[in-house]
Amino acid sequence: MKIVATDALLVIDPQNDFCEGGRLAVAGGAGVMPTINQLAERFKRVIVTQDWHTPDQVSFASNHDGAAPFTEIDVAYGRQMLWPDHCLQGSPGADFHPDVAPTVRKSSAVIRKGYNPAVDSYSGFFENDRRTPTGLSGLLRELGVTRVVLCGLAYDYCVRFTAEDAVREGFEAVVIRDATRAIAPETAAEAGRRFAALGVIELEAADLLRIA
Ligand code: VGL
Ligand code: ZN
Repeated sequence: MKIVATDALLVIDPQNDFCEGGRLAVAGGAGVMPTINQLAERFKRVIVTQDWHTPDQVSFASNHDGAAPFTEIDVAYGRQMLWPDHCLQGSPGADFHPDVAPTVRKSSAVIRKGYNPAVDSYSGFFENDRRTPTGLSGLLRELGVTRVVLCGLAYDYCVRFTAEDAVREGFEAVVIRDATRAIAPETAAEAGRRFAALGVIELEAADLLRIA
């Protein structure tokens, strides 16, 4: 795949809480940062998303008496997975991982999401009610972007839903498989099936870096 000026690299939630030692650690999370930096060097447009919760976030198990993290509940907009508290606004866990600093420096925008206490937000485009936009779509369109290349954390949640919404918004979407890590194998398999069904392309970083 040749990288062109109408491509944007979307770096999803490369934050301390999703890396080893964080509150919602994804196995191998920190290990993707050097690959992300290599990718970012090749793109004219780099946009980063940042999970950015308040303590009263509806998807925190701690806000539901006796509920355990990694179980689901019904909320106003449908089913919602409960999580350990993570990515609290201004906390060290919400900061970008130090190893991804070159990519964050190069980025032209940081899209924050998940700051509405009543609605979680996995996707960089829409909150989990599937209708409240973050503004990312308009930003990309105004910049003339037609294809987004996705990497970051986690493959089966925020990368998955951002890629799905990208397609829904009319962008081509490519996921760099080895520049992401998943929370769980079952949801990772589900994400892979959704990508195949929607025409989201999955590549390895080497495939992109070799030819680009
Ligand atoms: C994420 C669960 C909760 C992610 C964020 O970045 O994939 N997953 N918040
Ligand atoms: Zn979150």
